[in-house]
Amino acid sequence: MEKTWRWFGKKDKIQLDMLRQIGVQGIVSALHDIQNGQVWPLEAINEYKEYIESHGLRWSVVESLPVSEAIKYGGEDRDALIENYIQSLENLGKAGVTTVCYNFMPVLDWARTDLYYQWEDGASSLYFDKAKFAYFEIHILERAGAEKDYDQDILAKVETLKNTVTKEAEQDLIDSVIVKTQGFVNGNIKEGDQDPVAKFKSLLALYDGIDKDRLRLNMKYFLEKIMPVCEQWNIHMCVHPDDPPFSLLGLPRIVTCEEDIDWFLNAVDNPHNGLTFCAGSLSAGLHNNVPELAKKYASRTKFVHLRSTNVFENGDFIEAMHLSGRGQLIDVIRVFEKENPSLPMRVDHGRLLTDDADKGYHPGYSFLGRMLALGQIEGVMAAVQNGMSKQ
Ligand code: DNO
Repeated sequence: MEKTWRWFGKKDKIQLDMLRQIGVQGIVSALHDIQNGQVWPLEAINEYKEYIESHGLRWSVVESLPVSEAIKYGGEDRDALIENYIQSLENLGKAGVTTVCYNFMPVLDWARTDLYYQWEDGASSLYFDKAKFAYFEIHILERAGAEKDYDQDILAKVETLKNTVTKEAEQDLIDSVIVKTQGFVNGNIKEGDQDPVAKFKSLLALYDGIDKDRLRLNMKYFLEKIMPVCEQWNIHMCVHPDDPPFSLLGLPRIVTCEEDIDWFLNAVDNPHNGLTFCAGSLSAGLHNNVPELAKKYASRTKFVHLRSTNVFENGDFIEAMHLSGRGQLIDVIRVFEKENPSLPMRVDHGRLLTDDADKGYHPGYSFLGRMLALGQIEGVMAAVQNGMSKQ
């Protein structure tokens, strides 16, 4: 697979030269300064692409071309927003950047409660604490009926939290769930926004009455509209699985498991409608066997995210070291190296190591932690390739 790296543009503290030096071949990025819903101009795409190429790398994948909320919930302006999306795709096609990752998750792009969960060795990683998330919904958002989504054990923990939580810890939880994990990938809520909780509640309200079937139909509608431009420019759309792969905040989730993936691939059965195989997101659902899914969907996969998690009995999950945990990445790599070896692959997330800590990286996107993971993954890829060449 092609070794790619998610880079956040010229403001990223990690330089392209450094990436080249550690063996990265391609860049995964987006025009982060353009507001969600606006057209990506051809000149800006070309300028960005040339900048990447001037460092001996290629712009392998767009992650993400965000899908506006109104397209997802089916608002009045969805057709105009889809037109803009098509125009951006056409411009990307003209520039020759033809793998496009997106997601169809309502409101929240991905969910974590702890951005610096401490490991014994002093490093940290991202963590999802189910009881803290329940506290967030029940006592911070005050979402009607949220209690019904949790069992007695979790509700008991929520009560304890309610009696012990400090103002700072509460603020930290808000920052983790809806600010620091969101602004840099989606733009619904950014750092510095006034009253993010109120803003978040009004975004949630847009989905009143939108159930799983309706969200699926809206995804189908969107995909059908964009397929012609994808065919014309040979663009591969690849949807990112929902992270985590289960329902949150009473919102429907539609890319969580085998049945979901079958559904959207069959609903618009076109080779340009594909999947981002995010081993990490899928691994956080106990219902998913990650290598089996890789085998089944290798031919419709257009981009691979390598990451792993461990899921605990209480429903929490932690981002694991890349070669351990439920992601079973050695097996996943074996599948893709055999079935679809030209795919772009990026190491997803990494632990935050001591020398990463003061750099201000986005959550999950450390340098040393990701570099270590890339080294591990590269070693596995080399061993797998070597084994295949001897068969
Ligand atoms: C988080 C990422 C996601 C992903 C988008 C794709 O680290 O995996 O934000 O980029 O969901 O659209």
